[in-house]
Amino acid sequence: WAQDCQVANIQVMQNLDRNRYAGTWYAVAKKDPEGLFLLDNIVAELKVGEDGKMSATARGRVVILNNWNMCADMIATFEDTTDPAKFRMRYWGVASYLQTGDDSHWVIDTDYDNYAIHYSCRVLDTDGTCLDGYSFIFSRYESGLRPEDQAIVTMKKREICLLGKYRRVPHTGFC
Ligand code: ODT
Repeated sequence: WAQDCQVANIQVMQNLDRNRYAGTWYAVAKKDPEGLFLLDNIVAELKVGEDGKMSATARGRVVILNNWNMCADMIATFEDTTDPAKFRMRYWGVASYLQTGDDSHWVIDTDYDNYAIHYSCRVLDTDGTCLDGYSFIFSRYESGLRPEDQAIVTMKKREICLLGKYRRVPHTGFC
């Protein structure tokens, strides 16, 4: 038995309902990419426009210029793909010195009301596994996940080959 860690074989949410996925999500755990950006106090607000397109804002603590703590206000637009749970996310900061980028945004699983598991692989390795990426575990509640959600999340973390790679994301009121 060998685990399939091919990015192309990762199972995402079936029939994602973006209207139910929309709204406020608190990051409760994060697997960091290289050149980590958002540290903690991360809150995302997803919207669906009248045209059906998804967009978002996010806020979180970042450190710039090596040791300056601030809250980054970020904006993103989502481009649909043929899979309803897989998007391209173009993002930028409200301030020009913040990070910009174009990442994949995959919804691995969500029950819409409590938890959501996000995944983004930035760099594929030659063997088809992910060389550099990041993942957020989101909760509808700042206080975290219920034990019954935690069990599902642990199972999904294992499926996407990231079990043990996450750190907790505290909400201290900094942002
Ligand atoms: O923190 C890192 O190191 C990687 C994350 C960089 C992307 C952050 C950009 C946020 C863009 C605005 C908002 C989007 C909300 C979406 C929800 C989740 C994934 C970031």
